Amino acid sequence: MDEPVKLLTIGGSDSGGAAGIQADLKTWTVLGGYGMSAITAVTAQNSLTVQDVTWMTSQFVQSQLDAVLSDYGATAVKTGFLGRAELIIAISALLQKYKPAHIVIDPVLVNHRGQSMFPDEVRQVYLAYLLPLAELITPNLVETAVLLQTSSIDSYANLRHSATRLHKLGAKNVLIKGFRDGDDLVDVLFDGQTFTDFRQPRIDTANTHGSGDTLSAAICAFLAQDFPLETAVSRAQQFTHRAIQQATRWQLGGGHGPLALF
Ligand code: PXL
Repeated sequence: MDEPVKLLTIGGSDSGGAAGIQADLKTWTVLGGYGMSAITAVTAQNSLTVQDVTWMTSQFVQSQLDAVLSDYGATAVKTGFLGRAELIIAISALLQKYKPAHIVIDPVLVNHRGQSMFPDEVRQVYLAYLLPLAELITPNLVETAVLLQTSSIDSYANLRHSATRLHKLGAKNVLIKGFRDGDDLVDVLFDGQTFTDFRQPRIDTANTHGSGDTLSAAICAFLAQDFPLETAVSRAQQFTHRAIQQATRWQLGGGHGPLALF
């Protein structure tokens, strides 16, 4: 058997198994990668709500990162639920120490109702410490507005302008997700010069819990497998779309259910 690519997720645990590191690790297993995790927080959560959160100390997050990166190493790293300034600063230092070939930043900043979850300090350290390290940042529309402190993104022109601003702030590539265009959802990639649209028909389902995590984890896996960025995004979008499609009839919990990662 060929050796798998080595992938590391830095993010939160979702006890419900839909989002966070659980979504990342399932995605990577399906895509043939070897998944590792450094946990920033443990959430008590189900399809309806996040009931409780316990944060790891930055010392302990550093220990996890040092343990895996000093031995296994990772070709690609994805960050998700960070949410504490001191954690972000510690993670940034270790990414600079170990220099993985690919860094994908999924800036988990809002809950599924679109409300900002963290204090403004977190936004500031994201911009100062993580964006400059990112090969790719993958905010949705609301996260983009939070990062840039703008009102909601209501036009395609506004989205493009926001992508250029995030690029200027240091992210090499920017993928803004989830623009609604008629019956389609469009994700827009900006590489500093060119905009590329990735379009899929919108699926009418409540089972999308963890879809953002799955998309960014899949991009991370395809980058580690040496696909060019555009191909990685396109394949990841198709993978995520199929995972949503396959779960449309599921009723695993009473609320927003997971994707079918098979
Ligand atoms: O889907 C974003 C996300 C990431 N990480 C954790 C989460 C969520 C959303 O529920 O709980 C731990």
